[in-house]
Amino acid sequence: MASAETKRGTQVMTGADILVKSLVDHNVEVIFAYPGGCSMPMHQSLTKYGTKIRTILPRHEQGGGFAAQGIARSTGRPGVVMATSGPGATNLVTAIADAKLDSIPLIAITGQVPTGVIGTDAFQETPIVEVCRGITKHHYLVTKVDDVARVMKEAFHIATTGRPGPVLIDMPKDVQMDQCHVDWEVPMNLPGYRVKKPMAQPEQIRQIAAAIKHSKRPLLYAGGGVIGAEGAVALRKLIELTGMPITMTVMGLGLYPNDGPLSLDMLGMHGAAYANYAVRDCDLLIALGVRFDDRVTGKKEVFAQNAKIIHVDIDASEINKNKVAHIPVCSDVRYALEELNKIVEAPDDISAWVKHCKELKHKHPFHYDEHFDGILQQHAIRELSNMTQDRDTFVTVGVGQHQMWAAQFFNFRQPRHWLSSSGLGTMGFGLPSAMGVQAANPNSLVIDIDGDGSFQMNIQELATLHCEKLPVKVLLLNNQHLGMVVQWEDRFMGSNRAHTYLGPIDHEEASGIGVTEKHAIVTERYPDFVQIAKGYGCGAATVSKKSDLRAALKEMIDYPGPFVLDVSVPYQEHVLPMIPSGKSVNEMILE
Ligand SMILES: Cc1ncc(C[n+]2csc(CCOP(=O)(O)OP(=O)(O)O)c2C)c(N)n1
Repeated sequence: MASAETKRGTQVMTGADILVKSLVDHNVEVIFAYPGGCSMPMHQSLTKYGTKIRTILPRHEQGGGFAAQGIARSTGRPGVVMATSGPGATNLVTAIADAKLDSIPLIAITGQVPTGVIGTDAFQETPIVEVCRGITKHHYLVTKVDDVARVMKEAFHIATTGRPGPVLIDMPKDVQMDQCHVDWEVPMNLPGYRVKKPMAQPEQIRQIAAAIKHSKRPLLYAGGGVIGAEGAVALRKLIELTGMPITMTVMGLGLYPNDGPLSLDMLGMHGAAYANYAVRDCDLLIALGVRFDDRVTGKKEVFAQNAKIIHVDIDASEINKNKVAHIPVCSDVRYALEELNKIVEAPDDISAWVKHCKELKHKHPFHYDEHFDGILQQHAIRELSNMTQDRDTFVTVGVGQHQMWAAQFFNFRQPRHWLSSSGLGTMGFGLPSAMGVQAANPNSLVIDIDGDGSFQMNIQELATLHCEKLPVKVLLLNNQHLGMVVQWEDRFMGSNRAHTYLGPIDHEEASGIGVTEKHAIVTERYPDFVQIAKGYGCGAATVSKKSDLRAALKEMIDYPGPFVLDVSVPYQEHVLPMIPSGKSVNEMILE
């Protein structure tokens, strides 16, 4: 295939071929890659391996980066994206930063100008390793073709072990074209990276079991780290053995079914009131694969102030970072859970506590005005959830109100089926990540629940969906505004609208205070998403009447290709409950 025979009969390959063959050997089935002058040799190699790797051309490198994340988040295997040097590489930056904050295994490969001109401001030169230094788990500028095989091995190892994360490989064009004798057995050279997985000590496991046994009001607080460790089964077993209630972070949704008997759903700023009250009231908080993010804790000193805290995380730097743990355990979470399940006993009597949690849930459920005349975002999401429960359904989201409502009102039952840009909060994540999910899960229903602001940040990927026959559905909750920012304007800035309306501006009116009123009566909708979607070759429809919603959802779900359902929703609705930034559960806004 890509090899040539030398006089000595050993295998000689180009750097580009070594890189692509390494992808094949690492079982990469799909790569999202956008070509350019400095990455063309790698694209030529991709064509040679076309039967083994499906190369998908996104319509923007950021879309490719999020699509690769869609593969990683939905399968647990690393996602791979490729871009050319300069602008291609910088277009990947947001997706790399996003993967870093959510601990997603991503391999980002960039073309670079030839080694001889690096540092000369050559055409399309960007020092992308320098740009990305703080947002990667590791990064390489490969300067010799002999290094390619080793770098590829190390990159996959680093991206997928310990706390997963993005690895950048910057490949100068001459390194792609140079040839060398390949040593596929080359050892890794990572003196600063501990290969051994951290494991909880038996004594630590005994301490956790004892704390559970003696607690009166224990609460599990589980996050993305449990999903990363493939620990959902062990976590559910622990719940079965102990009867402890559980709350999840936005990254942890799906670990335990939302409709399970001990679920307290999501906690945090827009989490369930009952979850936040349970954190307030518990005497033991068992934090698993979480990082006490400020959107979860609000005012840190007050968070779980009545509880003893157990914190299990694979990353030692997370322990005691935001909140001091009484029992700190640096460990692979799944290992710790499996060891714990061997000895754990149910607490002596937590029936009163479980009853208390259930009463809180009963008293403060997620709710909305079910009698509202038009379609409310929460209603559309709940209907969609009800209509898709019998199918293997994946949900991705943009960032904003729709994201939080999806987290609140969709019933998640399995890990890796809910994809949200959580740490970085990147608008534009929903559509391309859905594209990656669909490529990796061709027989599943994949739905991007999006806002009109977020959707327009990577709307060009509708073209990729059509051309690559990826039948992603988009439930577009179109409120004509940047809804979440509008909500903050309403809550904290006297409803003064500051560039949060997405329709055409009448500048004369906009300069006066009448602008708020003007938005309220907008009847002409902009842009025409149906026409745009159809222009890209996708199916599309609008719906504005509540009585038409179910039929419209059914049309979307049943459509054989990609489809955009543009749903008219009001912009005045607020996501509640809400614990304002830096405030505590005592200041939670309920109504
Ligand atoms: C790339 C990016 N730019 C800006 C923001 C700030 N931001 C957070 S939510 C939001 C509004 C999102 O609007 P939309 O996607 O329409 O969703 P909605 O809140 O209306 O549901 C903005 C601008 C962001 N999170 N990401």
